[in-house]
Amino acid sequence: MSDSGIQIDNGSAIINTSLRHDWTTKEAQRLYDLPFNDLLFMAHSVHRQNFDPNSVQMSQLLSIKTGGCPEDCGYCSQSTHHDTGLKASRLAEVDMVLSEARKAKQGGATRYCMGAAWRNPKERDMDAICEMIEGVKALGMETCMTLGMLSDDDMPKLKNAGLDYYNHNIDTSERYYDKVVTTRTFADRLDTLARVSEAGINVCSGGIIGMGETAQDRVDMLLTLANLPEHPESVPINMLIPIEGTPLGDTPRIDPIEFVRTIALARIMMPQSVVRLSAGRTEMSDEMQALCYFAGANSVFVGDRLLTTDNPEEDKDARLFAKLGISPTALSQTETPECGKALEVPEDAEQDVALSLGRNP
Ligand code: SAM
Ligand code: DTB
Ligand code: SF4
Repeated sequence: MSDSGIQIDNGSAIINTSLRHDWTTKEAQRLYDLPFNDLLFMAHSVHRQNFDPNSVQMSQLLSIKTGGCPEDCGYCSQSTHHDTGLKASRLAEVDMVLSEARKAKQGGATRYCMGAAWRNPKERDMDAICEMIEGVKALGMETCMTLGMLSDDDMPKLKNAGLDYYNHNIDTSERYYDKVVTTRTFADRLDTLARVSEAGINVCSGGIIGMGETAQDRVDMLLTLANLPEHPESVPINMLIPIEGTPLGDTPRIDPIEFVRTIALARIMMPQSVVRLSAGRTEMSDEMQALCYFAGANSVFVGDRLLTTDNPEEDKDARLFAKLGISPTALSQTETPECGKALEVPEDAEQDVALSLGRNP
């Protein structure tokens, strides 16, 4: 057994399914650098061990407060530091949000994710935010918010309103962070994640691939997430959407194979987390997305808009899912009392599982 807990030989992968929080850079980098077929086989074996491989969860996004953000994230259309031509708006009306959520539910989304272009929410906005959470919950959907940094005061309000997930990405490695954002630190991001976790709200945290970072940055970003006290329940992996007028507007597109390797590594190091193939799908071929699902991605954003950019249209996604034999994950399949995990494996269970090629145990 290798020190990653996974051994591969001709036709079978031996996997130690215990959840680890002590990954080293060396072993993560070794996995990332494996021959592509070995990496994919390993990731897919881990995926099958923990999830239905033909089921993908569908979330939908809405920008509830667009633009005018004081942070300087180099990738973002919504920062006041960049001239992107985006018109800023005020916080959306609760009724409008609920009517959009209803449409998202009809389209098959089981989770509604609401995003605000804030450094942090203001006290005066919290009542409306909580009404949105309560209203979306009442529709029978899971709720997710992304509002920037949170204070201790915000936590009980969000939790009591029924918030299921909080999205707060670390975006890249600690090393590369200040090349992308200077108005906050990597440690600020981790502080908010710790608050969310302590409040008993599921953590949604991932990053962006293709911002000019190195493979080592991608590995280190995943290492930070995998070595948190609990793995984030949801790990969104975005491919940079280059926005004209931002410092990253001219960044060349990431090699798709590097992107798939990142998904595979996330699946291996965080075996029970839901990995979301997030922004950037309009620029991905069917084949690239199929490889991502094989490597362990099992969630997407549906609906033809993300926050300020386009997402594949409903019929395009439906055609691809049909071609691949993928079905949407029903809410009942993701719900557990505490979090969105599909299969309970005790943290310390030392289960060595032998998987043979083509045999689904
Ligand atoms: N203001 C909040 C924050 O920064 O946490 C919430 C909204 S912010 C737009 C949410 C996430 O979207 C970012 O952390 C980033 O990972 C992703 N994102 C933003 N712009 C993107 C882009 N152009 N391409 C890919 N992902 C992007
Ligand atoms: C995440 O990781 N990706 C989503 C969600 N969390 C909030 C946002 C993607 C934004 C893409 C660029 C835009 O539409 O402005
Ligand atoms: Fe603001 Fe979030 Fe955009 Fe950064 S990513 S500029 S914090 S909206």
